[in-house]
Amino acid sequence: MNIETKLTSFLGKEIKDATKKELYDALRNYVYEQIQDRPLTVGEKKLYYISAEFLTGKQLGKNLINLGIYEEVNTLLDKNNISLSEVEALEPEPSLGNGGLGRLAACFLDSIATLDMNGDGIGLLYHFGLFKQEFQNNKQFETPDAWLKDNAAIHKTNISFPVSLAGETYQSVMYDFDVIGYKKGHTKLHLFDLESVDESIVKDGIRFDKKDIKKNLTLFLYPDDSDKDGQLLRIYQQYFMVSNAAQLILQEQKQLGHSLRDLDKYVAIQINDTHPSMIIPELIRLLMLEGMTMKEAADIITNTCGYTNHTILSEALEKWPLEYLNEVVPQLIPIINGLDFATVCAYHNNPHLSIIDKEHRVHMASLDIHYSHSTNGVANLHTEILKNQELRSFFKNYPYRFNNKTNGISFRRWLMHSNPELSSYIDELIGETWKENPYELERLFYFYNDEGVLNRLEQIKYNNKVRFANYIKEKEGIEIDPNSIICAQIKRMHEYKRQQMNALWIIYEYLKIKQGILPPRPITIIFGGKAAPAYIMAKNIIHLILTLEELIEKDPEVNKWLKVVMIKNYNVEVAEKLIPACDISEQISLASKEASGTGNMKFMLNGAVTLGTLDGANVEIRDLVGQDNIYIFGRNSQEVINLYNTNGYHSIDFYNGSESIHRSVDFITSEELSKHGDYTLLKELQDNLKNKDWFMTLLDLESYCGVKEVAIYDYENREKWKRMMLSNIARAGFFSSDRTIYEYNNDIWHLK
Ligand code: 26V
Repeated sequence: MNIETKLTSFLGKEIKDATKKELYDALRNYVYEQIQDRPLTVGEKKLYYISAEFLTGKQLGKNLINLGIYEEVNTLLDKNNISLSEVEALEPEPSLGNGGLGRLAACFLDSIATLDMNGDGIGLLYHFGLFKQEFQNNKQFETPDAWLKDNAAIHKTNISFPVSLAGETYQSVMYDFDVIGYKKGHTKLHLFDLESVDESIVKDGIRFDKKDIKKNLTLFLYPDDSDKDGQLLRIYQQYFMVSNAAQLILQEQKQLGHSLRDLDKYVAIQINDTHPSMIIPELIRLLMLEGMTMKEAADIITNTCGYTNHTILSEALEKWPLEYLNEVVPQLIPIINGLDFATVCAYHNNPHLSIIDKEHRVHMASLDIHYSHSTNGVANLHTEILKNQELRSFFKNYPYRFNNKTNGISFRRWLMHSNPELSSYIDELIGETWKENPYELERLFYFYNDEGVLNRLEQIKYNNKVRFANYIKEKEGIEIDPNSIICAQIKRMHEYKRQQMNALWIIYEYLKIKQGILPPRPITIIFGGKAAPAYIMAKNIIHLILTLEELIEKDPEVNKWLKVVMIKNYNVEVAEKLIPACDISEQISLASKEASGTGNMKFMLNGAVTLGTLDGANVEIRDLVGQDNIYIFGRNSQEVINLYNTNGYHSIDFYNGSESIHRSVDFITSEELSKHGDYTLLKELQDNLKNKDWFMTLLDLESYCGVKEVAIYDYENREKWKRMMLSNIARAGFFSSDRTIYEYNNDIWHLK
């Protein structure tokens, strides 16, 4: 039956007479049927990708693309004067992730399915996910995100396991989320939940009783852990996730008739950061219940598991007090103690290698490295820093276990879906093979001197700016000039990512405009990102940006030339609209601190030019496009590491030593700005910049302002800029997550 007939029968009326919501439901049902017709991928060995986050984004559009019917449906609706993207917009976006780590997991599932690999995801079904961000008085407020209401992407199964938490047994429920690949492949994301969770206990923003585990266990992703009850709740969540995962894995293996002694032959488990690390002692415990010794079980689990590290920030490297673990998961304590004892004996009490430290805290990453056969970083530079600095002692012991897997992104979502005009123009120029072999994008270089092609690329960028301007006008009532240069910094708010440095550039530019020194054309600076509810300094940075936004908006002298927009509740949907419209991609973290970044790759693929430090995957972007197609500034990672090691950075010296830095920092508490904001918060931020500045904002500020100015002037050299756009797109093939997953499989999982 063709799509039109099928949709009409779902609707019970003509397409032209249906509302958008009715069409959304009909399309979703249609897609669901098509997905069920596609067999699940099978194979001798199976991967389980365990992660606290899966930031999947909306499904309808992506599924239509992967089923190969997006164009057909688009044309059909178009014929009836209905816009498919407006129908897609009705789908609530799953709020199951926080940032790069969760979005990476979603791209990976897409690639695993597309490469027809036998691999499932396992995580938790958070009812309110990460909070929803709102702004009031130029400050962030958090409210629950009720994304799950009427969400039809998630299907309840009859699979359920008992999980013992603090001595009580809780019965889980497993929900499934279908993941289909491009043209082929079908796998599942399994999300565990508890029936007794009660959304009504959330009051006053996102507050709830942290002790009421029966009712709160899966309410939120990363509930506030600034007190003991919050930390215990994180442990409850993590164990609930891995206990279910372990039981599911062993049950599936038993059903297949495999001996658990052969687990490593049939199963690969990837531990995404340390949130799922308790899967190691849990599986060892379960194998011991099956009659194995601890040594036997530990050897099997070591050969089964791989661990991915996503950060070197110490606050994110989890260390749980043994006493807390003993409260929640007493059944794991003998195993953890046993594993620690074994490493203490084997490594002569070397404190760098111990699992439990002198303060009786369990280092989850240490557990992972000792008891898995692979530890990987997520970009070359990050892996080198792990090997030579952060995890040096481990690397000396297990050199062969360390490897790099540079992150990647799904081109289905981040080009085909987000930028349909560019995507089909590329098809026109070089055919469609790039969709399965992304390195084919290099063939765009044939057109390096083709004026017609370069102009068309410029036109597509402009069209995407108009599209974005319309979107943001409708969503937030904000006007953006599509003829301005659009610079974007979209990512979680964190001091190491240095949104505050961008804000200081805004002040610097504002003061120049006030003096009559104008930029060659108007500039729009767009921010998007949430701050962790308890992270005061990140919230202060949001406050500074929103206050600057208001000041500039209300100043007719400046607002013709400069516009600042902090987008509310930044998520995958916003990213998909903004990235194709961006000219300058701001990747300005302090060198050595951003493990990889994946936004940087999305911008590049969509023809934005990077303005960044030599951090994370920016280094690999530079190597691919060459010095002439990227704007690099600031100290490199070795210089930064040396400064930390020698205590050699004092921000006050930079403040005192430069007139322009001094002026910009002082402006934060000026009367002009304070009129629009909260003096106390601005002062706190200013003091931090002058006296602490742990992530060295002032160190790179002058270099940043200088190079940003070069980029802004280069933009006027349109011939040069268009070629830079083309070079960035053409060299982005390496960053396909299909390449990344291919490498994980070849080096770690060995599925086939
Ligand atoms: C840590 C914490 C710590 C405290 C509160 C909540 C919270 C939530 C998540 C995490 C883990 C952060 C790890 C992470 O997201 N890393 C990012 O991973 C990306 C994918 O590999 C990578 O591109 C980014 O550079 C890296 O920051």
